Amino acid sequence: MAIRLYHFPQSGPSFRVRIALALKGLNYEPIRIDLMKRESHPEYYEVLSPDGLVPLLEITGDENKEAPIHLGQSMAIIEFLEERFPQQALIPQDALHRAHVRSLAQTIACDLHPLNNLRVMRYLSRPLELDASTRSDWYNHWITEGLKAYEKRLDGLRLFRNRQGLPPSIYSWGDTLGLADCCLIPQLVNAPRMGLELAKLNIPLTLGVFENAMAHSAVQASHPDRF
Ligand SMILES: N[C@@H](CCC(=O)N[C@@H](CS)C(=O)NCC(=O)O)C(=O)O
Repeated sequence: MAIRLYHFPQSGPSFRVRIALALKGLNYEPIRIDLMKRESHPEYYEVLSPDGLVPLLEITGDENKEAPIHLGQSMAIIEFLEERFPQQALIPQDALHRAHVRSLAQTIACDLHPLNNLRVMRYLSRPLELDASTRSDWYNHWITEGLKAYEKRLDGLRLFRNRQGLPPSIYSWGDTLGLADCCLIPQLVNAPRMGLELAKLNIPLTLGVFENAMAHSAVQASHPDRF
């Protein structure tokens, strides 16, 4: 079996999938799609990824399937990896705990990232002609809203775990990195890009998770600087 990941190093959703692959100990070949030169996307990529977005996962020779499979959308890719390669679970077993982890993940993947992704930022620039400072206000506003919501959820989960007699979390949920962390960490790594100072946001639980996660070898191996 061979796995390829079509990605762009700084893309948050690509980084999410790289962390998931690393946590599961799956080797893959990274194929760089340069989002800064969209017009020069290789033609084959437009065929594999109809929306032209990254990441895209390709698996060849899995479970006797002859043709390679291609999957888009980082959350669908991670859920597929979780089901197909259950080692190092990214989502807990208990139904309520699973829902909590997914709601953390979706705070980033559904509410925050879509407002700040590259094509939205490009559209604000052209044709809307918002200047750099207004674009940066937009970016920082939505990232602040999203991270504050994440912090409130973490605080609620801290109390929930306490009531359940569960130990305090080291990462977003429990003592292993999981789906929520796959979404959170890239967003925090990318946040200062527009001059946002995370230390001023008053999100101590979120920054504690960040610090712990950044020391993890799977996160280090997946960091944009490594590609
Ligand atoms: N919901 C998608 C979002 C993917 C996405 O927005 N990717 C961005 C990079 S972060 C992209 O490929 N943008 C292409 C462009 O803006 O030209 C996912 O989770 O995979």
